Amino acid sequence: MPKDTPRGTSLPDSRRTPRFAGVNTFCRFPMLGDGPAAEIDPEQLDWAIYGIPYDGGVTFRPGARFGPRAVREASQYVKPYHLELDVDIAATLHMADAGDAPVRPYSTRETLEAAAAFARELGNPGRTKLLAVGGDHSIAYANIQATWERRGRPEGGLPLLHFDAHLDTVDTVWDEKWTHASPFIRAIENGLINPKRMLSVGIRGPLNTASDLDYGKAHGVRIITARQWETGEGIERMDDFLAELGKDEVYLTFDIDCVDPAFAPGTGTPCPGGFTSNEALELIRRCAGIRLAGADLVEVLPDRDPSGSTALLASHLLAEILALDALASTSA
Ligand SMILES: [Mn+2]
Repeated sequence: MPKDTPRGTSLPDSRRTPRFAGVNTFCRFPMLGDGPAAEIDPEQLDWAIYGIPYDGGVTFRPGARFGPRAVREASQYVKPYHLELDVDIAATLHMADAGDAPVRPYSTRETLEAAAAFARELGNPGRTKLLAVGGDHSIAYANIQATWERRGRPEGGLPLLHFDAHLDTVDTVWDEKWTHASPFIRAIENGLINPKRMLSVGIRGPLNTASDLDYGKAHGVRIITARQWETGEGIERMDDFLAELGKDEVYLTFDIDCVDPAFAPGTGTPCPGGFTSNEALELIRRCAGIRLAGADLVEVLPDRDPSGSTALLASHLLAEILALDALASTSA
């Protein structure tokens, strides 16, 4: 591969190659690796987008293992130029679909190890950032671990921006420490995430007990509930958090269940209320100016998504997340 590849990813021209033809990749990005569509220089890659088709960590309805396929399919209509941020992600970033991480369907722990080992090697470890598509939220741990290692093992852990209906800091469920209710308590315990630089946005009840809030309170995790967002008191606190980040890289994790099931029914632990599709897009746009270390988007469950609206929203959220990085790289 030539070292002087022009900046950005070249997408198939949709005026020549229809969006509904060919093999699905995330947002029609080229495939990383040895396949017939491989045309990307791994050394130049800015983002590797890959699936982790695993849902053995769920505490309620399974099916998110089919999420990566559904999001790939829905993402064929994602276009690269961002109207509001005035940035073209394909012209700015080298991006590729890196396929799916290996999974061990009967073991969350083994899946996380296998997925992290896969992610650790993708593209150019010193340059390429990782965007994982789940899968249930347990998979975030693997992508966070690989990201933390590849971004130079920042001491004290990465800051975390977390969009979710749920806290995901439960210690154990059914005596199991590795579930989709626990990725952030494990990431904090293992020094991958700094709880004092963690914000969870979109939290809503009911909870199992009031003590579900204790871990976050004791460790300095900030939360903005869906209700606080609705009344407007959350906006200033989110802006404060973003301003505090300064130039430090932050990991972004987006659980699609932070969106109201009226807009995103295809998820395994739905909670009434929450963001509209438009608010979800605006939440990401509000983060313009931050520097990303990596990201994930999780909990899309196609079997409960009869119109495909959940996967469609998820696919556009991927582009919104990448647009943040495109913006940061053009203003660097
Ligand atoms: Mn979650």
